[in-house]
Amino acid sequence: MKAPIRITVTGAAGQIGYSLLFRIANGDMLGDDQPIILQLLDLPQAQQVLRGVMMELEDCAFPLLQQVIISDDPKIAFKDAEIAMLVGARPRSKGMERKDLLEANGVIFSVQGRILNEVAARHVKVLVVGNPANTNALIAMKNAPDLDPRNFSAMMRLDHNRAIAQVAQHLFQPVRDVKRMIVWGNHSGTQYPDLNHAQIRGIPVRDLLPDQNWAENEFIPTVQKRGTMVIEARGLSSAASAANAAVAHMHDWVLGAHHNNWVTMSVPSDGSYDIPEGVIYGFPVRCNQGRYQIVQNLAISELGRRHMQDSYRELLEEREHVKHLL
Ligand code: NAX
Repeated sequence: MKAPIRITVTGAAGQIGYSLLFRIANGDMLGDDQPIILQLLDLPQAQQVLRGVMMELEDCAFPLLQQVIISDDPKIAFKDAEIAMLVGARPRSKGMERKDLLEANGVIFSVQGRILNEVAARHVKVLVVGNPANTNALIAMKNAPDLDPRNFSAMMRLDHNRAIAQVAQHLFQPVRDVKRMIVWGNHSGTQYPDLNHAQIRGIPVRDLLPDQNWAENEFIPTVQKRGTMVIEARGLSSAASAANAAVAHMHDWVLGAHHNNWVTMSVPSDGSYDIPEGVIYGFPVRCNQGRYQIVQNLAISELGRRHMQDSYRELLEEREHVKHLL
């Protein structure tokens, strides 16, 4: 039997947490031969709910789940973590400006970055889900100077999955056959869902589209606005689909994405595709043996380049608001 892996989940008493924890404990993320210890963090006022979640986890009698630790102290929750899923964040309240949200969450993620730097395993892999996810990930990364920046990422996998599902439905094709999807940029309305490289059983999706305007007129806005549509319908933001995406993101990063396919991860920019260093940006990546590589040399259309630069500029604006935390 392998040694257990310590997985920290923040915001564990929240709605995404309630879907995520049971999937992780069931082995969906790291495989059915990997024992795990869950280290759950939430605010002091959420500890009672967290105790209830812990009881339910125990009551599932998951064979892989060796221990559950709950705490409101990040130093306890992040201790020796090898995987850290930063879900907890301050929600946007009524009348709150975007920059106030950036500031409130920036403070949370700078503290958590510092504590990860202090107490987590040196090879910890970090996924930020809490919004604004890309900028929060940048803040955490900058506050953890002793950790490898490449071990910090933000979640674009939900956007990636939404894009795949839209194409599969539109063309009446199985989801599993849609490969090489990309969502560039920020996890926000400026993201650029790009089907120009996508294939279905080796055939370019572009060649299968009956109407070439569908991508610009329907596909891109639908994927960009999907989160808002879920909120309008459910009265709550995406939770099970977000948890599913978080599981898939970490699964592929640790264990490798399917052969000959790529996935979207927001990772530190390195100049690829004219996105200079200094932001956390959605790129197509290949994952292998716990490492990712940005897929290179893809042809980008003029329109695509404009979308990509718009999203980059938005990330620069976000960074400007939190520069005192970096
Ligand atoms: P909930 O409000 O249900 O849960 C958030 C939890 O975080 C609460 O239990 C709260 O007490 C806790 N929390 C707040 N500050 C904390 C801190 N400093 N330390 C530890 N815990 C803290 O939100 P939920 O629906 O679970 O969403 C969580 C975050 O995910 C939100 O920021 C949301 O916007 C974001 N999302 C990101 C997505 C993505 O694709 N990147 C998609 C889904 C989701 O919208």
